[in-house]
Amino acid sequence: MQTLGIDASTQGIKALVYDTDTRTVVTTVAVNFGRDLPEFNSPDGFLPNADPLVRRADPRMWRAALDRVLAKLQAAVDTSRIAAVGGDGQQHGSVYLNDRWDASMDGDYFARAVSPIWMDSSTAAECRALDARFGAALPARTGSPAIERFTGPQIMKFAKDDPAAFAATTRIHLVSSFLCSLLAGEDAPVDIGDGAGMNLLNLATLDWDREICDFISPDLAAKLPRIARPGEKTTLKLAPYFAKFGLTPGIPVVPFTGDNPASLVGTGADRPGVAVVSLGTSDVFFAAMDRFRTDPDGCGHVFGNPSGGYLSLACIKNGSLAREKVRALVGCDYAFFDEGAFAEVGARAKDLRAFPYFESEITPLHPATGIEANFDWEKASAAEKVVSVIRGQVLNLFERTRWIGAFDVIRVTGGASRSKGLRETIADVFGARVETLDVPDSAALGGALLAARALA
Ligand code: XUL
Repeated sequence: MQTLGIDASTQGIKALVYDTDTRTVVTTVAVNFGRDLPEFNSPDGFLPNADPLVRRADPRMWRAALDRVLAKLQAAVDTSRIAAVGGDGQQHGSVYLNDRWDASMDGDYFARAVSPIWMDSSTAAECRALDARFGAALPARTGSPAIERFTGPQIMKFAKDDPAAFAATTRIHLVSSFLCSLLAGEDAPVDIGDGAGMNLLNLATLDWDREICDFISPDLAAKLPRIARPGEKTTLKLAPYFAKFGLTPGIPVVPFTGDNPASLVGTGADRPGVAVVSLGTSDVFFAAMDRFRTDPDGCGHVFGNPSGGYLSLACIKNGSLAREKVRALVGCDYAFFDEGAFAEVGARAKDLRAFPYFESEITPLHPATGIEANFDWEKASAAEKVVSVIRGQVLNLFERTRWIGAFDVIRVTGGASRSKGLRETIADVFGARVETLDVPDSAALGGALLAARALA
């Protein structure tokens, strides 16, 4: 049997077909928002904004990209063999829909033209209000203190800034549940992996926390989708629209999760013991948790694990986009950036540390100011610049994840896991064996594996 996993990340969308009998990936196709959908004016997957704290995307871009990636898939494989669909979306992003919302692929149903995404840090005031009202109860109940990019504070800001549009909003979806709804042609539930990134999900009851929802707005709870319980049998089925791509209407669609929880499943790390470092637009460290505990420093998070229990996570905003900017600044190719620079610097790497603050950083909080180095950046060689930035990123990741525990094995995934220098720096800083995965698209694979479980 074959299943389909769809991964809607920050910069693009992928469709991966998995064969459950041979346990292999049949094919992966991808659409890049910037390159393939230039009409949405989002070179990096979001709308340019002069304010570095504001990061929003056009939700119609995600819908158009779903169409585009499925057309590509049909050209690559026999899509009629696909027996179930799963997937994931970048976490925290939210889509605001009005009473015309019918989960169709062409409806005019957006109550808000833009969707704040995980890179948005414009909700400091709302976070302060939530922390002042709930204090330590917020991380104890939802797994995190109030976090700028999380959906609850984002909704609170929207309700305050545009009360009329908020009143016209009848449904708020996450990127994941929005795309899943389109595939199913009906409102899809939110899963506990992605739902926990909202500051609204009570991880003890696995339901919306009414007190927190009501504090944000007395009208909020009615606008939220249902929560899917882990292990719940899905009733969602693929909508007739998707027959145009050769897919079979009526096959099961499983609720989508967040990209990190999907990656946890795709890397086979959904049981405690192994940590994963996902090197994408954001650098994310995550691991299945043996017991619920929160980050005493308030930077890390606890989400639901799609396989049951919890997952711990720390997310560094300045990941691959920052590495790309440093590579452009130094003016070198990948061979030098990923390997050559490390050979040149050798053991001196241990003394070098720089952090690339191109986006306002979230772990820990830091406004955007450029590169902060522990040496004279201007006088440094190209190799020293490259190595120090990689080391700075990995050291920050290490320091911000001590609360999760120590791990002997770290699995690396994501585009930048191709870099030997980055992998060796992770091994050195964490004192762990680093394993690279054969499948770079671990989130899409996780979606396909979750779909396969629904068939089992
Ligand atoms: C996790 C986070 C990012 C996004 C985009 O909390 O904000 O990793 O999921 O990948």
